Amino acid sequence: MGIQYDDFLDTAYSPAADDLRCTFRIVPASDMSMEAAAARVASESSNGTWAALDVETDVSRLSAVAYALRDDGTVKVAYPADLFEDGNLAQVLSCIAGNIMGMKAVESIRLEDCEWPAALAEDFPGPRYGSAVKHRLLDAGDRPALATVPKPKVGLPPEAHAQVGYDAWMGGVDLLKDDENLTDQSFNPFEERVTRSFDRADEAESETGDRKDYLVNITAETDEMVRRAEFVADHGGRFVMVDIVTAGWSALQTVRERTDDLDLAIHAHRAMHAAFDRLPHHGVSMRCLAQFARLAGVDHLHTGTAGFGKLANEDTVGINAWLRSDLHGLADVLPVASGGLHPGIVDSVLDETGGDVMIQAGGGIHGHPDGTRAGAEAFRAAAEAWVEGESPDERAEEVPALRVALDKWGTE
Ligand code: CAP
Ligand code: MG
Repeated sequence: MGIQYDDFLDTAYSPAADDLRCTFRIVPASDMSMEAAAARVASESSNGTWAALDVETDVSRLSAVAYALRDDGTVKVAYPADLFEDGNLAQVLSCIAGNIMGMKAVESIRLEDCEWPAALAEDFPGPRYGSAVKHRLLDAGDRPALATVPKPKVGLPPEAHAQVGYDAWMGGVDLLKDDENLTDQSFNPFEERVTRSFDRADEAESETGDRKDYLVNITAETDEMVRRAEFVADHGGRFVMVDIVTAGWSALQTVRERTDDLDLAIHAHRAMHAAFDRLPHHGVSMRCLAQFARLAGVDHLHTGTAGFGKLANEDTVGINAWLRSDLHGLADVLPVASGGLHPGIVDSVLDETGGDVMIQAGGGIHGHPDGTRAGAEAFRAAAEAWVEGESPDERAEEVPALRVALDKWGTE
């Protein structure tokens, strides 16, 4: 039986219910038609290769099929569910976002979107808490959960780090968060930081009566991440942060599985995502990275700031909607808006994202002229004003710290 490129293209194809359907944006190589390039993508990502094959067994039921070629340069590929190993995200990605990213048959190729069938999605755990984390582990109620990351990013010793946390908790944030490049360095050892920070969180909790917690960055080699997660749980923490792209999907899956008994929520930071998703014609979209993260089981995920702030981001609103959409019974994910936020633009971001999110500020809290506690008060006041339908300027009449922040950073 022969297998050749033409076998992987069927423009009239109607996918089976159990097929994984992926949408690719393809620019074919200069000597190649869209049809020929699409067929090669389906072939190389399932069971074909560059040479026509004669095989004795009929393997065609495992072949992917390219269909729905559109004038906008997108094409869909349907993958039969049996191509995939149960619950093995790395294996799935090696198929749908593997060799094809480097094929000479395409000038560029971007994985834009996936539609996950129940047969595949149900093999993954999904989030343990999802957006319910705001009520189950925090006292955020109907307002956005509020988090802060100490600045400078690195350099503070544990005691100073814990003091920043205390000031921010007292000013009104729910969560302290480690920055992505702070793990276990000599100037700020992990265990001392965690111990001191939770001591100060206990103080802030008893003084405010609100639950205060800490998104502890456990990112490291996988066994070490699990050990650090256990340390966090032993010290009363309910959250761990994993930098999911740099640590890797399989490491994330291990953390999800091994932290289940610890009742921990996973906060997903996404450093390095832009290496995949920043180019409009090549790579893997943030929408797809978010899908992988939800399947693997993160509870919160950074999805950008809908155009505000300091970082480029794609389609925050659409990604957030996907994170909340039905996925065969898997829990949803709480989106996190972060990156250059300050009290003056909190209302604009929340107008775009809605209030069922986490918002986070580093410089926009600690850069406040009157310090971290005033910065946190201003941030909290801006978020509460939005929930209550009041403008930042109106709320600033009652909250001097907010007035100072608005005067310093403006409202754009
Ligand atoms: C924010 C931040 C976050 C980014 C990540 C930073 O600090 O701590 O890591 O928000 O980006 O280091 O840049 P600032 P994203 O509030 O001082 O900007 O959420 O887009 O993944
Ligand atoms: Mg950071």
